[in-house]
Amino acid sequence: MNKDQLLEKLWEQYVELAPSAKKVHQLFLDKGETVENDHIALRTFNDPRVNVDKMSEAFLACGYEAKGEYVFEAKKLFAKHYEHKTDKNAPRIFISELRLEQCSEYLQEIVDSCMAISGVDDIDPKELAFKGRLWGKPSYGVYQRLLEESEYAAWMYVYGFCTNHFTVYINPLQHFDSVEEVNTLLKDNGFKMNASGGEIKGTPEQLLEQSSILADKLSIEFVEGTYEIPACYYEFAKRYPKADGELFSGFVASSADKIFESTNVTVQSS
Ligand code: OOG
Ligand code: NI
Repeated sequence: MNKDQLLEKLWEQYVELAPSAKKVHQLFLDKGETVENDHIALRTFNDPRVNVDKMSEAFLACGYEAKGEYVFEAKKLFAKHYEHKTDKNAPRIFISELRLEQCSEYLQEIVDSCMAISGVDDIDPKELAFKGRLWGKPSYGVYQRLLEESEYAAWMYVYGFCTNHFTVYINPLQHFDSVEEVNTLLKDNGFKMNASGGEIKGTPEQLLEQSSILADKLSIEFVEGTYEIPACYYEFAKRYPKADGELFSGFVASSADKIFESTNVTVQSS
């Protein structure tokens, strides 16, 4: 699979988990825009069989290289971002992992049992992002208990290995100059914004401004019955030039910390 095929396949899978993203994407097309992606983001556990390095293999194989590293102490997360070596318009890839050894014994046991039945040893790591939940029907009781400790863990338990979000790159848009203008379009069309830490995360001084809509809720079949669970969301990003004139290409941890909350069960919205 080349890079474009990989990204296209990830997009096809992602819009099933984020129907709003497809609608917003179409909204931009209707306005005459061509939509470029600033980055796409994936989540995983730091189990060596599925960690960030394993998840990155699909991208390394089609021309990406590792760039920045980020730590989120309170959420017990670590992340790396990747950029394409030659295609400067290719989206960045942001992959995060939950640091299991920092989590409760209960959480570690649940993840261990999921991993044990995942059949991951027989999966090519390059295929992992397409596999989704590899541990059968989830338990709502377990989900709720994980939620108390880590929204991220609870989300992984339900959705497994997939793309968490794509991100519209605002800079090349013809009719929108700011995150604020994009947010207005989204709200005017009935989409709910993640307002945790403010609707716009980051500042021009930090060289990156971001916003996101709340994750779509999907009906998930649990052992105990069907419940609506936040799935995937769409993000919007505007980049600013550094002192050398080049656009800032990294991520801002304090902003990312709030962007993660777009999949929270309860999150401030606007
Ligand atoms: C990733 C959240 C961080 C960004 O652009 O800062 C992020 C996630 O929700 O998995 O995507
Ligand atoms: Ni993002």
